[in-house]
Amino acid sequence: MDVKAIRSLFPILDQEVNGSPLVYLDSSATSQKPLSVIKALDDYYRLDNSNVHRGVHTLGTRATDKYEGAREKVRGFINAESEKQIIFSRGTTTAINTVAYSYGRSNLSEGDEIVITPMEHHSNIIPWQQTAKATGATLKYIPLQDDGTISLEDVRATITDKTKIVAMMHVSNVLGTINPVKDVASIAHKHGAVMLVDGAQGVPHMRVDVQDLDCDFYAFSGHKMCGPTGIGVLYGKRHLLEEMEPVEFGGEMIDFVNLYDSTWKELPWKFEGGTPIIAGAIGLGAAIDFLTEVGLEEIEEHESKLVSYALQQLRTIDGIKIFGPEKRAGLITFNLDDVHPHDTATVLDAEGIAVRAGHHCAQPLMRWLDVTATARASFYLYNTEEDVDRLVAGLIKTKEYFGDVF
Ligand code: 7TS
Repeated sequence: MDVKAIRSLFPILDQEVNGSPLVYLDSSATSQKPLSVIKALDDYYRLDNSNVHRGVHTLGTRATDKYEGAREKVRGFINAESEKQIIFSRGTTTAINTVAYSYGRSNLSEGDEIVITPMEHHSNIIPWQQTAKATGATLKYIPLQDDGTISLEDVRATITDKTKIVAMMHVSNVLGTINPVKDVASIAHKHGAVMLVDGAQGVPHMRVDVQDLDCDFYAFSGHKMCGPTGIGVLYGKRHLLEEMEPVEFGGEMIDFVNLYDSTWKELPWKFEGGTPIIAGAIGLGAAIDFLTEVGLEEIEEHESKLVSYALQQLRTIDGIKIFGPEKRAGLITFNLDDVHPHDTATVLDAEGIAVRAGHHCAQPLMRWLDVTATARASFYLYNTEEDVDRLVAGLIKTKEYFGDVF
């Protein structure tokens, strides 16, 4: 992979921040966008902008073809059987809420169990808390091992015949843990439960094949995979999506509307009420073309080498505490001595280095780690060993700075 050539396709990276060349290490929050995605959005608004699925005029047909073409690209990217199983949503959060609300409230009742883990992002905790409260179901947690992984033994011990839904992140946005979601789906199915995978940190960084995983639902966001904000995807097995009720009602999703009742369009449109996220979907399609051209395997390998190098370099810093397992995705969460992570991020920002500090929308996990917040450096295809070296130098400066103060 020619990272230099890749970097030249991301105009935002070519700038100085606070007098130093930008080092962007916050791709787990949102990735940067290549020129081809920016151009796809620009072309759409300059040349094709129109509403979809209604007009017979030429712009309307072009916009519809591009929007539905993007759906086909998503289908191919995650190897779903049919584009009818690809529902465009606002992001991972909306996709998970759709399942928790629609599937959860129709299929759960008192005595049933929902199984998740304490490492989940708030987006994969709160929807299930709400569904549990509304239906009388019980929320259960698979415990974490000391290194921030889960064991299949614990999975088997937690999922029972009462379990109706298992929801789990593919990759942790804090620990970098890669969860064995295929094995967990298989255990869930043995008990008649369905399995939802929160793929927000999965799809952007590794080849995902939903048929191979055999998960029932898979949710992800376009903005973490070089696409625009405001677009995401819910994949679902067809028989489940067919039986689910829509959660948003109005234009676009209807077949016939009578005074007192109405009927819905077929999949996937029954879940896409209102004018859809046309530009966002087209931008996501361009992002998928870009990632496919670079190659997911190449991206995964690049990140894997980079994270190993970063772990090795960061460990040379005295007083650094790194969270998460050795085998991990391309991100490192850490704390530096007694320096508050917000202070660390502020000093790094003064050096032009962007990292995230805070609870990373994972408060239960922060409590499990026994910290209030952490700093996080997350990598993507455009990051380099020089970025890691700048991070290490910035952290040494942070230590020196706070060492002088206290
Ligand atoms: N699930 C995981 C695992 C995530 O990392 C995120 C966002 C979400 C769900 C929610 O995605 P959204 O696009 O619907 O907001 N994670 C992060 C993060 O780690 N830092 O900022 C956002």
